[in-house]
Amino acid sequence: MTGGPTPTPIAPADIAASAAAVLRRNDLGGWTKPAPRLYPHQWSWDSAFIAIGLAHLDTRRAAMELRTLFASQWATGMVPHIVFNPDIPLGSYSPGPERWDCANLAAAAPPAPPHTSGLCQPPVHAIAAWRIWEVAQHGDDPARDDALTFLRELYPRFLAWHRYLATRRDPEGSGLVTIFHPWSGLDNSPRWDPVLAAIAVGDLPSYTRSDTQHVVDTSQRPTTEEYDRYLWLVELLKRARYDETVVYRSYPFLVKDVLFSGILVAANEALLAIAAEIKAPADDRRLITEWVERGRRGLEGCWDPELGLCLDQDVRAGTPVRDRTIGGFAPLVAGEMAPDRRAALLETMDSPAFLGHPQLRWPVPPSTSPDESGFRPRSYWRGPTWPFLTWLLWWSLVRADETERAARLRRAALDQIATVGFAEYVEPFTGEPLGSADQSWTAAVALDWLAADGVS
Ligand code: 9WN
Repeated sequence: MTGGPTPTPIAPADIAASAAAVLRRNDLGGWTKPAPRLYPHQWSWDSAFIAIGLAHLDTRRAAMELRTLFASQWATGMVPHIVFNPDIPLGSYSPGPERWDCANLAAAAPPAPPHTSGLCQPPVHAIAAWRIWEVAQHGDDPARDDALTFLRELYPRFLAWHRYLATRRDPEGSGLVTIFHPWSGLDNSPRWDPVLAAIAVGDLPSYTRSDTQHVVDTSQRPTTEEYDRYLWLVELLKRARYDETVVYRSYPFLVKDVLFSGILVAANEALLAIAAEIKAPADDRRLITEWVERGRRGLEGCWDPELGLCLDQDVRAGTPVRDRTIGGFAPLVAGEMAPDRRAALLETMDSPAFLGHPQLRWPVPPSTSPDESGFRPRSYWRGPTWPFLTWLLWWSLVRADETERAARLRRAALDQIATVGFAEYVEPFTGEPLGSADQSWTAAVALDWLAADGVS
């Protein structure tokens, strides 16, 4: 048990080998746990980022990471945010499969085991699949053939996943994905505070947290009040038997998540590239193109000119959530902005509210702007920097041909990793590593950054 990982500096030349060793140690066969002890199951978007890193070690193993995850896809197309490891004792992570009870309650859940959770995380998977394909182009013929087989096999699953998000999670046809729970990526972000504040916790069955047994400095993790609300929302989802139509009618936490939606746009572009490669029907391609356009229009409608960021929308209250967080850069992730919008967003990125903040140890994006009242430099999504999200912004800058900015971000991110190791998240001012050590997706994005340089 630790209060936070000890900084373990790595010589720049050793980062690739150390990152590969982290992924090897966290490898449980066909999939990778996000962290050695804190997260012992398979997580959806972790696996996508992990596959991006694994691609540089072994494209077949990278493909396997996504195959394993998608084997637990629900009949609706939803990819659950956790696939529970049947080999570890109940109580190793909470809430565990018995609390979610999806196989019993949800008509669409796959046969168990493995059991799954009843939520989902951002759809980075098609982006990862495309990265695997790109890397396989530098391999031998059998590796390329296998990668093509993988794309053909997973394409219908990706399409069903994106269709799920475009329909059941967007019945309004707004282009924006509705999340049902803070466990949709950025758990305790201040983005959800006003929505959670309006929720009264009812008769909540007792629970024991496992996270605070691994991270003993509880200031780094969500509070008890937050956890009560998280667990209460799970109870409400269970009452709705995880049926989106019922959830939409009566449930208190419905948020149009701009970062999730921006990632979906980028993932739909990756899916279009995959569709072209495997010669998918023209109708599919038209549909995916429509999703891309609708997504960008939806994000455009969430722009806040005063903050120079894109804002989440509280569906029940009908109001935007006016917080400056990393989620506000969603249009950059989605790509293809009007020149003035792009200039405004980059100005926000460079400003003291983000990368230009004078106290930052490295110019990498804090999860919440230090200028926000909800900013907490040690608390999970309320301030710390998360290397995999730095990667997402870097990747988006590369796509936007912002070569110089991208190079600066990559240099700072690799310097951070060389100084503190593969921490889950990092205190933005002091550079203290927080959460878990040897976090898989941190190692994975390091490999991708190094490959971009031809170093690995
Ligand atoms: C709940 C695994 C996951 C990430 C999430 C991150 C955290 C879980 C938790 O860990 O969430 O899903 O127990 O806090 O917020 O983004 O996928 O790394």
